[in-house]
Amino acid sequence: MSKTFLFVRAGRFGAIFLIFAMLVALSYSVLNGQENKSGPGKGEKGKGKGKGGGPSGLIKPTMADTIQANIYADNWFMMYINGKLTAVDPIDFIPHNVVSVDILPEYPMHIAIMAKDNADPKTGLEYGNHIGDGGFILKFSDGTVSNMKWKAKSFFTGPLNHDVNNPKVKHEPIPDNWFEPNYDDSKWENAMEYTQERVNPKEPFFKADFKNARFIWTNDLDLDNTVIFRTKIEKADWKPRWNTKPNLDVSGAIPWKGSK
Ligand SMILES: [Ca+2]
Ligand SMILES: [Ca+2]
Repeated sequence: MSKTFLFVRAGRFGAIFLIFAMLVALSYSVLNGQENKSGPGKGEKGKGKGKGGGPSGLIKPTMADTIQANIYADNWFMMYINGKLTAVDPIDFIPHNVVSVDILPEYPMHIAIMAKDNADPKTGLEYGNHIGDGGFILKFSDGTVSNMKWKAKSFFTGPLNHDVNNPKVKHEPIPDNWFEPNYDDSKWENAMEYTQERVNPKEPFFKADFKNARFIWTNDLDLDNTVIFRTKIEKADWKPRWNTKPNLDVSGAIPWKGSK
């Protein structure tokens, strides 16, 4: 065989081999592509169906399961529901604002609120020598309203005896677990109701729904400056419509000490 023949034969075999290799590669990639296309689909279907191929049974809460909370505090509040920090008044002092938030309710619902009048911790005064007054009102769209059935206790009172010239105050340590559902408030007094005229709420109050709710505080609207309110809302036959539970850890939102 001449060198030329060998070269041509080698070239022909090479070309045939190359075409064969390309066909193999092409058919592999087509098959692989089909696999890729069908793969995730099958996977998703599998996830959705769960064991046994039936419905997963997961029921998630929707906005229709939520209620709206309207809260107005003179001057500030933080609210725990069932031991969880749920709302904090974003404005410490003034202007007086309404806080409206969506809540996913679960009953029995334990509500615990710390409310503060604007008062210097050392004197109980504001604006130098002025004695300010407090006030708190709440309404949820499930019908929950603040009233004299709530418990209330003061942890900071002053200036004692209205003495603005030589102001003295009384602080009582706030228990670490004041917001927990199982905290024992059985010895606390009931809240006292105040008229709208007495508390004199500012404009935002009138734009929100507080119908049937009452302004509450302790029995001293002027001198009691840090007040904790607690109540328990029961709905006898209530069961959650949903069966999903949170997996996330929100414990970073819990600490309250030093926040005010
Ligand atoms: Ca005060
Ligand atoms: Ca005030």
